[in-house]
Amino acid sequence: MVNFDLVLRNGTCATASDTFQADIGIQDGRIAAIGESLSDGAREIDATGRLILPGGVDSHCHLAQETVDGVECADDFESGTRSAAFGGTTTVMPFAMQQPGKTLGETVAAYHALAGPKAIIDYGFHLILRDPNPQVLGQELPAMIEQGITSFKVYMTYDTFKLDDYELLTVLSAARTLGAMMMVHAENDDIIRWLSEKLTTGGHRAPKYHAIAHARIAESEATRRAIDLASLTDTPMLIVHVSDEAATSAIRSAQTAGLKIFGETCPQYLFLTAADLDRDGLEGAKYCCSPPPRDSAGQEAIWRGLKNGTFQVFSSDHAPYRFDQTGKLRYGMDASFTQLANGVPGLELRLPLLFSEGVGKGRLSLNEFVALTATNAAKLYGLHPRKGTIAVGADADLAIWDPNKKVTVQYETMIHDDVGFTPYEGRHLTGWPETVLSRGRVVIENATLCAQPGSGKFLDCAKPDAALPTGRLHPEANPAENGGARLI
Ligand code: DUC
Ligand code: ZN
Ligand code: ZN
Repeated sequence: MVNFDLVLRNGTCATASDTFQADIGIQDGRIAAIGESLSDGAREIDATGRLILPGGVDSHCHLAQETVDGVECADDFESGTRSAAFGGTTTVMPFAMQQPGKTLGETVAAYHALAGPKAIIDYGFHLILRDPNPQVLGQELPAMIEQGITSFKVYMTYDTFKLDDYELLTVLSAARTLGAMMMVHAENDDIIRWLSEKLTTGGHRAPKYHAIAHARIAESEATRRAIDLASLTDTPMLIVHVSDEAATSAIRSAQTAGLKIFGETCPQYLFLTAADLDRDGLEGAKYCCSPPPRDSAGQEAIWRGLKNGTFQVFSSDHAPYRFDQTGKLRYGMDASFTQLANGVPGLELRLPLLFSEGVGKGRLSLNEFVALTATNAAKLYGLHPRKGTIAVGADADLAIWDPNKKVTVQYETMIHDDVGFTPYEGRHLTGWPETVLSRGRVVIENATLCAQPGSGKFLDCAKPDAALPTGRLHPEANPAENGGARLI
């Protein structure tokens, strides 16, 4: 008798905590049973010798996002989610960027219209807040949280984005009251502007100077300041795309002190360095992102932070710009580093890179890999246990990996985004997600896309789970310290 729509047989399953041999029975898009010798499915996949992992949750990527200076975002929700799926990711969380003159409701409606007909896998949204005025924080943000958008990013740098400390405190206070997750781009704008001006007036315009202008101290100072502000308001907060040792240490000491500070890092900080920005001509522009890749000591610090729990989340920060006049070269071949679009692609290779170099080389356990690439993000953004794990009742978002498959990265034949290049060209990797399921649907099989655009669904996020381990809630959140006054 057929009991399941699909049964995965004899695979080695791994979650953030356990690794076990089991069959997985899938019914109506969900995991219905996990056990030995499950009864028949209408379809069966033999996973002998394969790993069955939760599909990745990429909780930081940019798709179809408007830019301020007319640079085109190369990936829409179709190409971006297609690329993610080929790389074993089954949930993405891109950003809905607040537009001047539009309400958050209008902003989000526009992104829904872009995503709905095109997404191939499931997606949630974060907001980007650029103008956190009282109307936005008091009326519009609560309405968005009701609609399942429970996290937002703010910036400490970039004209037309950056918030000053007063604004950051105001936003932190609102995040605390609303139970939203605040994500912060922590770089000191004045340091970057000052260094950029010195460099460009001295004639130093090549891409490699981007890494000098976006100095490590600009990142660590802003990280420490953001943490101090979050501690004043006792607000859980995530520092995004951490690139270097000093910022990592600041996050670690905050966690050790019991603050609810979370950390995110990305492939570019493990697998690229500032030397990549110094490639011939403008080739270095392909590696230009903010914060920039650092050096090999910085890479080691990031590996340590992944291993010791400083970072909860390993995301791609896929920011897709082509190497042509629509993207990186928008200002021509004579562009200064200050004019280069900031960002690198990574949706498809995020998991294979970390699997090969992390699990394969013994730096991370398989369970740590699952936690960093799927489970923790699902928890942090209110999607767990529906996403990010293997459990009865969870969505059947699963990737079947061949842990021994050897691949050499070649953009033209392997990568499915619309960027036109990968910064990881020529890398030799071991391990690849061969078959990918989203809500029980086979999305990728035999290196072929099997799902239609528009079949991915919007995910209504619950409020974040700030209990994700790093420490306790800030013990100093005691009005007595403020002379009894209630500040927030
Ligand atoms: N910040 C991001 O999160 N992505 C791309 C560039 C940036 O500055
Ligand atoms: Zn950023
Ligand atoms: Zn980003």
